[in-house]
Amino acid sequence: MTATRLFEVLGLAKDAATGGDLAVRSPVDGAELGRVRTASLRDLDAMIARAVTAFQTWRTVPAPRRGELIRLFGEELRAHKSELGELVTLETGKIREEGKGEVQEMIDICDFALGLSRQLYGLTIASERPGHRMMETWHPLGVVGVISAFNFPVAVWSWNFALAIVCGDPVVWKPSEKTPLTALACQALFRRALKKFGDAPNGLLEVAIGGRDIGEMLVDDRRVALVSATGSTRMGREVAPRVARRFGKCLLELGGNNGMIVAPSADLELAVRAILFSAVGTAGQRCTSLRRLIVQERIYDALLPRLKRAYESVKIGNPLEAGVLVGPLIDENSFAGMQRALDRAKADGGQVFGGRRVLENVFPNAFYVQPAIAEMPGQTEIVKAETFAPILYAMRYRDFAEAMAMHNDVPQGLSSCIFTTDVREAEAFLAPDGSDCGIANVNIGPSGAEIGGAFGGEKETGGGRESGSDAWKAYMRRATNTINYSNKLPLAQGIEFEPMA
Ligand code: UN1
Repeated sequence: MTATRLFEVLGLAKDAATGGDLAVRSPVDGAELGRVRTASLRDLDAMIARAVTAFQTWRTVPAPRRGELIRLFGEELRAHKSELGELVTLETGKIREEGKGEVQEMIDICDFALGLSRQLYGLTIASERPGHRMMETWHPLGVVGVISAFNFPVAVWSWNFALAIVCGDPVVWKPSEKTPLTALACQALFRRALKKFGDAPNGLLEVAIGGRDIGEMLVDDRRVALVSATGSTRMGREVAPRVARRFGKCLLELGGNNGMIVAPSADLELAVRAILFSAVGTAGQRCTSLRRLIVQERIYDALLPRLKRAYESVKIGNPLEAGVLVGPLIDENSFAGMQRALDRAKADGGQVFGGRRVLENVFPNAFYVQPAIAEMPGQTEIVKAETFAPILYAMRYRDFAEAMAMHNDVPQGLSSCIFTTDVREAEAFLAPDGSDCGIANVNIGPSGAEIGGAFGGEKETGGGRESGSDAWKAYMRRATNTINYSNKLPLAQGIEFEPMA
């Protein structure tokens, strides 16, 4: 379908993607997909004000009723999975299957959030005082500012949005400037859900398209209770102290540098398939992409040739075409960054396989590359940096302790995995002195996490947790309540406080 037709099906207003000041180009062929209007600071101010007003009423709507709105939104997503998925493909360059997968992830989080809307449980706590009861209540937090990245333009936003809405919080969303169209499409689908829902307040979802100034205002505005930001570590380093300065809350999903240890007992067939999906899938542009392969030296020479053969068999090309597994990089900058990293790897003594630009003649304004494997003599500085492109650094290890030390010796801590059939190694990898990442897997790759678990990581990844498990708690405030149902007033800690008779 053409972009215009997709906009129509997804319910975007006729002029939503024309006549604006920001041109949106498709990484597929560099062609202009549309022109959207960016928000001014005054626009954003009005959006936040609307969200604040919406919060006043939305927080008192029973949570299961709030869940109903997310159920309706999930229905819209189900009905438009392939069209929204296709728009994701056009705007990000990820293959059709992955575009649809991204929408499925949205549907899944809507289901999860719907169930959650009846499970925002607090604890009942034993009081030390007679005739007293203690409990915790979870209340809506306030306006949530979501800053999202180009690579998962809608799924990661939806993790935040679905939870925020059932938790009672309106959302002001600043999508990546590279992917505003999918954001507008989500807003249009949400409008349809709102219409079916009936009596929701205005301002539950505001979309502010713009650059740095918009991001900064969202970060600095005291009316925004939680800033949930996905992007580079550099961005997080700026956002976190600014939000902290006003005692706002922050949820950060920053860079990853995800590793896989391949042990001697590993099922190599499985390992090769896992490596391929996690290292070359989404053209290496997932925060969970596999970037470091740490292989036991005895099996290194068996694994690498197999892996290279698999790399050679991967079809690179137009992500809309069937059979293609690797689409383009997002833009020229990204391509230049990849080439710089490969040059550095070579300078460090690395042997580079692949990595060249392809299809230049067919798509002179798009950046398709062969995924690269860089065989490194050790974990040099470039290996420790996250380059958002399909580069897999391969290294050898001798014993498990060495592998574990190498694995953890990077600044980032998002996702990780081990391929082994040795139960001791598997458990050691998951132990307190094993992987230091927020996600640690056995016999599956580091990417493609399900929504049911908490998603996020440690160290320079920022410490945030989104999506499943009890990540919802970040979107609510906790009140501790003590109720005295006796006719006495005993004090805690046994304190006596009576005036002398
Ligand atoms: C991201 O790249 O920012 O685990 C998110 C995964 C996806 C989400 C990635 N479910 O790879």
